[in-house]
Amino acid sequence: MSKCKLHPEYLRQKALQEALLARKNRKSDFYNGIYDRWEYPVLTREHIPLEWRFDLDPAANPYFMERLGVNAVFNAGAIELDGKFYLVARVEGNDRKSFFAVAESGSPVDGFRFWDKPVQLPDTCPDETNVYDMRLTKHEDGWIYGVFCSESKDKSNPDLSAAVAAAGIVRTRDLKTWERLPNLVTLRSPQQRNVDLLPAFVNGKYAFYTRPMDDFIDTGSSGGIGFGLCEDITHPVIDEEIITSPRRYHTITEAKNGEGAPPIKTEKGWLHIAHGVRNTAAGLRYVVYVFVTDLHEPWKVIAEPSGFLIAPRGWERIGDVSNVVFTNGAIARDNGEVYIYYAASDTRLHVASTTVERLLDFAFHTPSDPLRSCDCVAQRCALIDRNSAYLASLEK
Ligand code: M1P
Repeated sequence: MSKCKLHPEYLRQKALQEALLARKNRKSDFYNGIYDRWEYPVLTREHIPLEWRFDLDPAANPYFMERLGVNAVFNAGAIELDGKFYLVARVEGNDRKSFFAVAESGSPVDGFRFWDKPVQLPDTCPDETNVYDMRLTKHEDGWIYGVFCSESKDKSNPDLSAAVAAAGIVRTRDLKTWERLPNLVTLRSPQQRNVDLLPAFVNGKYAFYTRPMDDFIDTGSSGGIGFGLCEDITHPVIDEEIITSPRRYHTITEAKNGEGAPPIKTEKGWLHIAHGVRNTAAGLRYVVYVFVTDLHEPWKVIAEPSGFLIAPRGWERIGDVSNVVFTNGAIARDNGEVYIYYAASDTRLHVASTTVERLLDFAFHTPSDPLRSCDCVAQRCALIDRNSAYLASLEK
């Protein structure tokens, strides 16, 4: 390849991108004892290959203009396969359409490089306008499933913005060849988003965490994160959903909540890393929270520590949809390490690292939300009293 046939700006941008991709990540100064936040995002729009954005032929693109810009790279499904780390990111073009793209690294915290091309999903839904937020589940049936939001225009509603959200399902063995299955049908809920597939069968059936919604944005009468069983994943129908992690007044889940990364199996139960939303004068605020469900009856919550696990901080607060942290992917390694990939403000993807042991300690030993200020003060005073007694005991 003759370098002089390439635009000088291409060579400059390529060198800048290589430096970005080679940059080592490091733990930030943030401390809470529960997880570490890493300083640099693992994926941003700047990670997108130049070949996806620019026409490299100077005859066709003398100004070396971005022809197909990328606006944001965020909410990613995550999986470890044969010691390599993969993120199936939501990539949003300047045209507001999202698609999926696989990025790979030998490290869970840096060095992610996109494969040569984005994922080309089988085009089986002619009305589907947008796809996003894929959750990856390594299921005990041997497949890797991707469950994502499939969005279409609501043709029954004259409002131009009216849309319908459904759970799309694909499966793969290698993240390269994807088989599209029919969208999930939930007989009692008109819309679905933030749907996760549990990695294990429950009573011989596929088990989904759902998020029943009356409307595209508002969950309406929905009580929170649901759970339902489906007999046949190739014709996925759930007739009954029961609410697992309910929304509650004046908590981090008051406006809505939704399942995040597929649940992690631990000796104490299924560990869920979900999101909760509340409304503020500045708009919706999204945080990430934790709960644990019973191993054998995974619709039953057995621990739900009060408050959030991750809330937007510093520059995480700023982006296209500000004041949002959102996760749909985490990797739990055989050695107990957990990497939580969380997006900031629908703009870029960050990572936090912890262990199953720490998350379980957090889940089971953080007091639950007493739901009233007065009781919260009592809870805090009890902690202060215990500490005073402990400190006094050291002086004896
Ligand atoms: O903009 C914040 C998030 O909004 C949606 O989440 P939910 O369905 O809970 O409102 C999703 O579209 C998500 O992609 C987005 O990050």
